[in-house]
Amino acid sequence: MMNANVQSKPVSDITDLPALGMDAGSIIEDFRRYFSHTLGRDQLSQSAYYVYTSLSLSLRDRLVERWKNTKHTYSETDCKRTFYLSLEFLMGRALGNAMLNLQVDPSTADELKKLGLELEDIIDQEHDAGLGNGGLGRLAACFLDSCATLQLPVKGYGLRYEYGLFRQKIENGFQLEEPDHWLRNGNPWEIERPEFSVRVKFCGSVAHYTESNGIRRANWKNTKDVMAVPFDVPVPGYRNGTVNTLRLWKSTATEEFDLSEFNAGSYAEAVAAKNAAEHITMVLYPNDASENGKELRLRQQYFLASASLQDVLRQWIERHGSDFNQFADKNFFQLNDTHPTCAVPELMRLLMDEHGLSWDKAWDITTRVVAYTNHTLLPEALERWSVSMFGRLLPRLLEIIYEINEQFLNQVKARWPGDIDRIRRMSIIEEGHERYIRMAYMAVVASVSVNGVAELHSHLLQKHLFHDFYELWPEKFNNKTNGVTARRWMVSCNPSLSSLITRTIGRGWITDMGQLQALAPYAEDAAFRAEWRGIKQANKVRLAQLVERDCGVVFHPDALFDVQVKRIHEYKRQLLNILHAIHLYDRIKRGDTQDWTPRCILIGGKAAPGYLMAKRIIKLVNAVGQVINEDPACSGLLKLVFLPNYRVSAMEVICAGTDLSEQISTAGKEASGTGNMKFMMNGALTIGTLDGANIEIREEAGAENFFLFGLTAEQVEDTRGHYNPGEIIAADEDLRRVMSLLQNGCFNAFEPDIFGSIIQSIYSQSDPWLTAADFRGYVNAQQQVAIAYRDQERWTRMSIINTATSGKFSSDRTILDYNRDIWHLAQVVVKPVSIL
Ligand code: 26Q
Repeated sequence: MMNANVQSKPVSDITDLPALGMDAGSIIEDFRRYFSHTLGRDQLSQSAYYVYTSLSLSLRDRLVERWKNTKHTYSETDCKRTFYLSLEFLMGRALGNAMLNLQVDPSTADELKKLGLELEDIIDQEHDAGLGNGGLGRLAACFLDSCATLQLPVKGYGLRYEYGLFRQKIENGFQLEEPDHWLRNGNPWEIERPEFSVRVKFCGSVAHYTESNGIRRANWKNTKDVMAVPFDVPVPGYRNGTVNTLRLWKSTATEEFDLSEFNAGSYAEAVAAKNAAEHITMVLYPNDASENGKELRLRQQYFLASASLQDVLRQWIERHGSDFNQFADKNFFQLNDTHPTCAVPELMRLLMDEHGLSWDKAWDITTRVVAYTNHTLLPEALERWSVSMFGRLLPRLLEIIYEINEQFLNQVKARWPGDIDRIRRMSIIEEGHERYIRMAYMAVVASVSVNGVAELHSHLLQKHLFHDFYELWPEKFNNKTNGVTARRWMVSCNPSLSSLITRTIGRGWITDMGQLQALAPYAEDAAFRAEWRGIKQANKVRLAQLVERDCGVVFHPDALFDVQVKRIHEYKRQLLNILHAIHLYDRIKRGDTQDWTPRCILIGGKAAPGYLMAKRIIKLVNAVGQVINEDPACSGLLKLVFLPNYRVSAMEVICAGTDLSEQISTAGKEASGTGNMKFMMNGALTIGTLDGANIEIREEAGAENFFLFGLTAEQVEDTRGHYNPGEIIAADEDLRRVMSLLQNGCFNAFEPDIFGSIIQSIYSQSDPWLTAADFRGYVNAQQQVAIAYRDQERWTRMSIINTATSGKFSSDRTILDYNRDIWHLAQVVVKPVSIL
């Protein structure tokens, strides 16, 4: 452990420095010093990455000033704080965001130009911080942005994976995964804080003893410990002097490895053990729904929970000593899905075993400071850990979980005497041949609040997954519809649209998106529409360049840009999109092209490496795309591409250049969706089912500005048991023709049978995603889209209304809702750097 030699005699504060200049000159001067002296480079042109690093360091210095102020202010005011615990933070790039939020002088770009450097190119050097799979991880990143902007004292806790989500390559139409070693060239945005390392225990056994005062105590001993070293990442608010913290833990071996074990003769074994410790934060699990039960994943989850809680408790004790009476008034933990739920028994353990509190006192605190957000209803995504594995890895936690369960089940028995089946259903421990811990149930039992992420989703949680719990504790359950940050998803990724909006209605919308409503009247202003259309056109050119670079296919910007980007999953129904593309291809081949609307379809997203059906869907997109794009008959009418390696920085280009947003999941399956919101605010129209936040998007935009189709969630449920896709296909000539093209090998002439499993799934009476059932409605809605797009004035009106009504989907609104109903934090204003 680093034991800093703390200066004991009072000296002048060595960090008391004059404020750094925010003018272009000062920033460029520092940039050049970093490049030349700190990094020791000389030829600008040959080291684009060092240019990026130097500019980042120059800006980081400016962030650090505000960061320190923020920390001091939080500490001085002793404010209540929330800790957002998440296994994923999908931050994307930081440089552009830092420049925007710091309000860097726009002439900085001109100064760089004088040095022969393009700011855009520098920004493009940055590797995405891809420490997340998809929606859940990106939501955490948007939330941090909103908390800093709203001046709420919220700190993110996560893991510093050496490898983020894999890089996706496409070879012969198939997905290949490559490791994402994002830290290889260093990361200028993190600051290591070894002085705050903590020790995390694994394995070993528990001894119980009675103290002289008669109190029972537990001693978790003979453990294999791992060190958690924090790396802090600054999270700047929008031009407000607040810089919050994202603290990411890296696992390393303890010093014992270096000393005792190495010298005990078992050198090789000791090195191996050291490796095992470092494995914990090596890689992000690339699944966005399932793959349960992997021991390393449980190690990651406990590692995050334990390190973060120890960190919070250390800071508490530094200030308040071991008096925990006010702890629950000053601290709050939001669990991002069940992944960090080990925090529940771990907080109990730390309070009892390390700090001497009684069970009752510890439970009282725990149940006042924890809340749980659910992000999915899919049964395969519900986390369960086998009791035997859990007990081997975390024996003390297992004891605590059993005790929590026993006390909880006593409550259930008191409320419903004799209802044995209910006990079995609600138990945190699932009994059977093998026993399992149901993490979601533990989260519900301990939480003061349980929320879903869109109205429909929260409703379905109460009706199905947590119905028994809802009967017991209706007051715990609530909805918090997701949102996304307008700073990244409008201002920074769509500067021309943003400046048109600001010129028209002022700049207040950037931190108060409700003000976008003031745009609505301009939908009737022809000159404004022309400007709006011109900007969309330019953004489409930019997207077309990305497509040409990464897919080798030319998109004509006059065509309708029809986009579906998200993780590949059967419930999201990329397959339905492909069936429609095949149907359009079929129409072209039949010569049914009167009043045709040229269309460019883009599909992108990663498949979990073990999810074979999802990978086969990617292959199908590529196969169908190849046939369409190479057929001269389709020229000028239809294109279809699969965009490889979809990620945050790609979405920044995509959402600005999209006309039509595909949100076509089977109703009741997509908890919320957040891509749908990014598209909407950038003026895309949605074609979608009544699922997740689509319902609320349609409510806000108005039914006339949304292309709706498909079964409702209720109808989906009612269809179970009597679904007959064979009949539907036989009765629908268009679908029959599409299926024939698929079955006749039209898209896999040289690879027979590769799409057999996909074809089968469409024909299956137990197809959970009801693809055939929604085909007709989808094709009809797409026809309405094509008609609407041909009337560009009408389309533009609808586009403007979508942006104007997207205010609800700001993550600022979401966070204000969390804070009002759950966290109850006071806003903390941080003094600007210049007047300190
Ligand atoms: C579970 C066990 C083992 C390994 C990994 C996982 C795992 C990892 C990530 C399970 C689920 C996830 C991510 C889920 C997710 O991203 N859900 C999405 O959350 C968004 C934000 O709330 C919603 O908008 C989406 O609808 C939802 O699918």
